[in-house]
Amino acid sequence: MNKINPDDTIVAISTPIGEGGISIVRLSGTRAIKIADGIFRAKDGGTPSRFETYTTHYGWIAGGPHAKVVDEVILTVMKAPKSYTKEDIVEINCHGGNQAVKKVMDLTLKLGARLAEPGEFTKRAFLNGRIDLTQAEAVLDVIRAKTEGSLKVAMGQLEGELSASVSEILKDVTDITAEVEAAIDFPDEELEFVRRAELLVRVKEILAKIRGLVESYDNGMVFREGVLAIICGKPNVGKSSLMNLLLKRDRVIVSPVPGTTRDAVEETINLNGIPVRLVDTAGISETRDILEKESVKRSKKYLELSDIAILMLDASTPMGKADKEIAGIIGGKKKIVLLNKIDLVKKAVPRKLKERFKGDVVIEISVKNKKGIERLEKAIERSILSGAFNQGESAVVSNARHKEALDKAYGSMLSVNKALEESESPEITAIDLKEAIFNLGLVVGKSVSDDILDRIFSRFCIGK
Ligand SMILES: Nc1nc2c(ncn2[C@@H]2O[C@H](COP(=O)(O)OP(=O)(O)OP(=O)(O)O)[C@@H](O)[C@H]2O)c(=O)[nH]1
Ligand SMILES: [Mg+2]
Repeated sequence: MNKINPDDTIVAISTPIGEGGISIVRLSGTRAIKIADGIFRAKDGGTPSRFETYTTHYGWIAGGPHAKVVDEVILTVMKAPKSYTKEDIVEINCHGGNQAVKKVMDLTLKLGARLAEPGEFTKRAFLNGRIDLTQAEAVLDVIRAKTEGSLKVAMGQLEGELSASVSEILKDVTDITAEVEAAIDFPDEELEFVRRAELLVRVKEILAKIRGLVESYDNGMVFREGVLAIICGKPNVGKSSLMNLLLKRDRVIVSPVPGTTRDAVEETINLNGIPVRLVDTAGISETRDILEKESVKRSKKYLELSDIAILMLDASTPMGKADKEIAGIIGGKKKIVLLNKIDLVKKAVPRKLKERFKGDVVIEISVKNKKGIERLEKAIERSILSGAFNQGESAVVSNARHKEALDKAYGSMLSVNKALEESESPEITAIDLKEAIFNLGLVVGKSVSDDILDRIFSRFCIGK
């Protein structure tokens, strides 16, 4: 299925299902324009096969010259090879809703179009060589981006920053392989000392480049997928109040009665471009009834999954058994300790309390008076992003598939490095080089199997 039959013309509704201003039916393939000829009546009397590429025309869709009009539309023709898929594309802007657009699509099916599979338009763009696999995958990331930061990382990838970096490395490795293979083919010219030293320098440069990409992953992934931050603490310390404050709306119920929150509530906030999935949990205490037991179990479950734990304490009361128990559950995970209700405290917070959480960020806040919230937001951001990270200045790896392939390529290049240092035979060096080429090829989609392609594109929406 990963070979394109040029006569196989695909069609899909590319806009979300439901009511809206317009809905778009998109066709791609050699028959796209012919099919449009069969169903479109232009106001100006022209036919799609005569339209200039990238022109838009007003008219009506009908099943034939005497058939009833199905919808009033705007039709755009984009001719191969300058289109999204590099094939002829026709886009029909119908009235929004379900019925008209469905009828328009049915007519194209009658004239020989086939329903597109998820992501098939983008897959064709890849198979036809307009974009590489990292760019195809970036299309999905752009669609799913939740914050400006995620969008920036995805757009960089879509524009080919990652492709360019990986392709450059791939070219370097390929050049080296050619030289090493020459030494196999002409054994008289065994890799002599000087050439070996020169190759080693280049291999080390490649290793540094791959490492740079791999190291960008932790931050890249954060922008792409966001992080999970859990607010936990004993009942009544102000967890839900904090959740509402960070969300800037009254999402969860707040009350002076301990045990108000029963279920974990999750919402995404945008922290300087980083999507943070924030979870308010039920207060953890010595369990009283069955329901509480269940909700406490959920809180614990969330804590296990979380990337970062926000442990909230009540600064106006001494630290108790429950607080200690929760700190124990969090264990060695990254945590931020909040001393809330600082407005109720006349004296400074006892040093002992702060010492207990040595090594953690401890912040005094008052949700009531909105004190310390900026410091908290900064602390979350700092604990998520590692090191100096200049997002958008160079290629960023944000996808686990890419990271895995780059890790493997790095391993192979380490072996190449070793083989050269230990004056191994060129044959052995060449095997590792080929392995590196294979894995770098996986990233950009050169050596990727049909299975992997199917898996990648099946995550797309239909019509993209
Ligand atoms: N004085 C003061 N009161 C606060 C502060 N933050 C929250 N509260 C109050 O503390 C009480 C409990 O707040 P919640 O946000 O419901 O506490 P919770 O931790 O979600 O409680 P459970 O859901 O029962 O676990 C409410 O009456 C809040 O108004 C604060 O900074 N100062
Ligand atoms: Mg609550």
